[in-house]
Amino acid sequence: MLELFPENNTVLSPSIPDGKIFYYPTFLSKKEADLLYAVFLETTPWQKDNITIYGKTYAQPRLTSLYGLNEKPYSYSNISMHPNPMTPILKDLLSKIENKTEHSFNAVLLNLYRDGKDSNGWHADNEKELGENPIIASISLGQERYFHLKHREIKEERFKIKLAHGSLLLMAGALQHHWLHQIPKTTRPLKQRINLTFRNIK
Ligand SMILES: O=C(O)CCC(=O)C(=O)O
Ligand SMILES: [Mn+2]
Repeated sequence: MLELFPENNTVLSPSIPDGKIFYYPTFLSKKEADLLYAVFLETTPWQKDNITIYGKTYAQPRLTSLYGLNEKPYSYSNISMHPNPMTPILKDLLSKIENKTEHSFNAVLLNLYRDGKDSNGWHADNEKELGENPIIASISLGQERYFHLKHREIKEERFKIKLAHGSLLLMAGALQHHWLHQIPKTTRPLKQRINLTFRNIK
């Protein structure tokens, strides 16, 4: 599979059909990223949820937690999550992202991938309450993991990006209509990774 940004040193928007993706590998300094990783790892009320897909219930292969600026619940894969109030440290990160992206967000979903067996299966962030063309800002902390993208209709359009500690990935345009994304499992011995996806829930 073709790797986008293999050197992990480019701020670019590759031209992919039917959607937009931007990657800022050094959005956070190493010092900021180290601090946020330690704080989120220790202070987040990590939840282990069951999800229901096509009528079957599974334990989600990672831990999650939702924070919001308001109390609107957020539902996906038959889970309804109630947000914790956003902490000052999350609000700081939110405004840093809003300054960079010139978009606003009101909720953030945290994922903790404990090792290579934890994953996030093929999906699109296309819940109704995210609106027509959702803009999702994704921060990665800790262990680098591959993020895979595949076009729903054009089989040859598949990419992967290694998401660096402290990086920002922005998904926009019609991406969630035409592409699926995943964090695949791997048998390599991996350390923990935290991902935060900032979203705007209408
Ligand atoms: O962990 C990641 O980088 C992606 C997370 C994701 O796609 C999601 O939470 O919807
Ligand atoms: Mn997603």
